[in-house]
Amino acid sequence: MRTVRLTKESTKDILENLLKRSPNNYGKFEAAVADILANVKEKGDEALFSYTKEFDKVEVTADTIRVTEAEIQEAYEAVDASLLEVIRKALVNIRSYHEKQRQNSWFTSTENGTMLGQKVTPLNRVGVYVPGGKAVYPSSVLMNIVPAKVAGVPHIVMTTPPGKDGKVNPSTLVAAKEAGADEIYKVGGAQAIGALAYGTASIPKVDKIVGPGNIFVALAKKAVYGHVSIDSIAGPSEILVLADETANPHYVAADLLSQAEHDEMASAILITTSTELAQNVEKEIDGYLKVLSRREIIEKSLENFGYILIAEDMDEAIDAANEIASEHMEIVTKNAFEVMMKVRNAGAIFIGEYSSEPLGDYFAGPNHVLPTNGTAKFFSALSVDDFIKKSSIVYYSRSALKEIHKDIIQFATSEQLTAHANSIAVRFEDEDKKEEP
Ligand code: HSO
Ligand code: ZN
Repeated sequence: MRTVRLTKESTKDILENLLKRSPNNYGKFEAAVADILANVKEKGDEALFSYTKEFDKVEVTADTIRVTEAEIQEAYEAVDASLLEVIRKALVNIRSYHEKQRQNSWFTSTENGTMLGQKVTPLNRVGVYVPGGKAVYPSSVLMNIVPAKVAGVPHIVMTTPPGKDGKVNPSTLVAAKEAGADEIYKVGGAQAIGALAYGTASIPKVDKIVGPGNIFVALAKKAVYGHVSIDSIAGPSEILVLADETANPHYVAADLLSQAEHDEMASAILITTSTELAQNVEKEIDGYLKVLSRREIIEKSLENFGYILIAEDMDEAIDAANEIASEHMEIVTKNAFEVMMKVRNAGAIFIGEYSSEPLGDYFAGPNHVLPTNGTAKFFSALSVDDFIKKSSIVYYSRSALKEIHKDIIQFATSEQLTAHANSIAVRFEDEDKKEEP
């Protein structure tokens, strides 16, 4: 963790350093991923089975690739009943938050006989990728499935790599079932993305693929983009705490560490107007490090991407925070709601000392799939919007079209598109001829 006096220069250096974490910098695996995708496209299931054997060391067949009801039941028995209760409580909050995002179709009409509108339709089939291995997060399963479900997506297909025992992690399965996954398949990596994008005999082709994954999964998603839709490519987690002298250093330190523990590439930044707070947070971090189980990961991420930045005043602090555009921002200052109104760029904003970031990771209701790596300047949290599309609706009566038909003919003629002009003109040929002098 470095303590740095905030200046335009230091902000620039920090931004440059943070961008080293961008998934755009992993081009070297592109060829391997392209190879896997081409193979899945050509050979379908056969390629899936052989990659699963090679990478996951598990034999799957057409009969075993899909998770059965019996396997799901077994997972329910393996998961702690009180954890299941918590998952259900979180689901209620996540669902009700996302229900507020639902958009309705709309139509407007005019007296001269026109009707215009926008018809909202959910995507038909969505693929949710869930990583296996060390990052098994049932909370992310909920966050990816619920908005699709609330949007009204009728077919939600999930894929996740099997463990060495050929089984899927039970808490992943339980979360998927609770959130409403319709079909679950035991396949991971770039090959799973290929299967969802192109379809195989066992796995149906989807319209959009969402969900985090390792670099192979991220590159595969990028490669199939356009053929299907994808969510944004998630980078390592980030937290930025904006605090003044009123903040509790004990809490601020704990919150910074909560994201640093995700990954060695995670980033934790404190921007403060108080040098005293800065010193106290640093001391608190040293204290916590002695007792936290993921100490090694935290130490690496703080060393590489951890900062304490001292600002002259709150406006300067906010400017820097807007430049960094963190995935998560906590505001622990006087007049925190006023500060929030000045924040332009952050994936999710947590206000006040009792809104610590993990509240949002698990429970409050907003989505925890958020823009990282400065992309909060132009991207938003995963939401119901990601799972709908809109068709425009146009209706003109004869008299409404007659009123403006000459304008369109003129416009089309100016583009030398005479067939366009004709498509309008044919409808009024007789009257227009009569009108001619
Ligand atoms: N903070 C992570 C999500 C997560 N945290 C899952 C705990 N579990 C996304 O930025
Ligand atoms: Zn987290």
